[in-house]
Amino acid sequence: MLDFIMEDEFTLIMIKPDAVKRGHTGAILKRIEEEGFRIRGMKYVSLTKAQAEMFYIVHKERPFFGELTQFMASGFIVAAVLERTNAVAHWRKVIGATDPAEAEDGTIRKLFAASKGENAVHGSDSRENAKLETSFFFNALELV
Ligand code: IDP
Ligand code: MG
Repeated sequence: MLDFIMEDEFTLIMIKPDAVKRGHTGAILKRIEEEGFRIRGMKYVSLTKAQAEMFYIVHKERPFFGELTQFMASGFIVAAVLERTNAVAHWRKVIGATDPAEAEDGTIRKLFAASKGENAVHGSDSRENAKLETSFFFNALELV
């Protein structure tokens, strides 16, 4: 299942609780369209702490794991599968560095993120993780 998500054409993104709470969802979705992404699946959800821990399991030994998973469970998020040429790398470029203080002008994190932890958006960092993260949120029926 989800084997069609094999090429560099797909990535999994989230609009994180801070950006949803501050009313930046529309602006970020507009940017997604302006950057030439096609939305292949999208949902508005809230994660429990346990679900956030599952999503970010690769970071479980990091000092910020508790803070991160608490934050990700603190409000609604938008999760979406985006399609575009070179999707993973392009989205990482559009969102900017993890810490908004280090993000380039015009990037989503520079525009909308408050801090390194509460940094507005997520983007898969590889094709393999895009696939794993997509299967965390979506089944085949939920992707167009
Ligand atoms: P990324 O989201 O840019 O790929 P990662 O290093 O994969 O960054 O970290 C995952 C998420 O963990 C970040 O987006 C951010 O929300 C949070 N995070 C990373 N480093 C820190 C930190 O030093 N303090 C608090 N939260 C952090
Ligand atoms: Mg990452």
